[in-house]
Amino acid sequence: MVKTIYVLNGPNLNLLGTRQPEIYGSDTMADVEANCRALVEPLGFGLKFFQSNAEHQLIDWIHEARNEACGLVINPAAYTHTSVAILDALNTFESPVFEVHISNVHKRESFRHHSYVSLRADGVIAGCGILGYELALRRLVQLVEPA
Ligand code: CA2
Repeated sequence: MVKTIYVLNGPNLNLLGTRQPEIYGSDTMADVEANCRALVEPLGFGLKFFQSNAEHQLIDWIHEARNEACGLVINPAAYTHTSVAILDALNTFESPVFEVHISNVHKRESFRHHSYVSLRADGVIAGCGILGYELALRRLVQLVEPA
């Protein structure tokens, strides 16, 4: 049976590539999805890639992942810094979780320095641009399919 990885993206990331390229670069969410797919599919994994501006939708996908996914990569965007509800949902997910931020949140405003999601994440990648998604997936694959 094909193992599936969920990649979840939070609010405003649908605008990736259209605004603030100095912070987030010029690639779009479609580019991120294509890169993720190109990495994991040849390794025999399935990929479900989602973006939502709604907190409840992200939580519903995390719940779905509990039964469907062997691991999860999440860029919770601004909910990183505010959402106990997303942390609670992630705490019900038993496989590896990686948190990705395109920008280096620690070089930015102090309110971006705290992450609720990091209390659950097995790894955190920030400031590597959209390459961070692939770095997270590489580590996830290594954990799910030990050599
Ligand atoms: O660096 C990241 O990936 C963030 O998760 C992005 C969030 C921000 O609130 C976090 O602190 C760090 C913001 C996502 C907004 O994405 C946009 C992308 C392009 C244009 C406008 C918004």
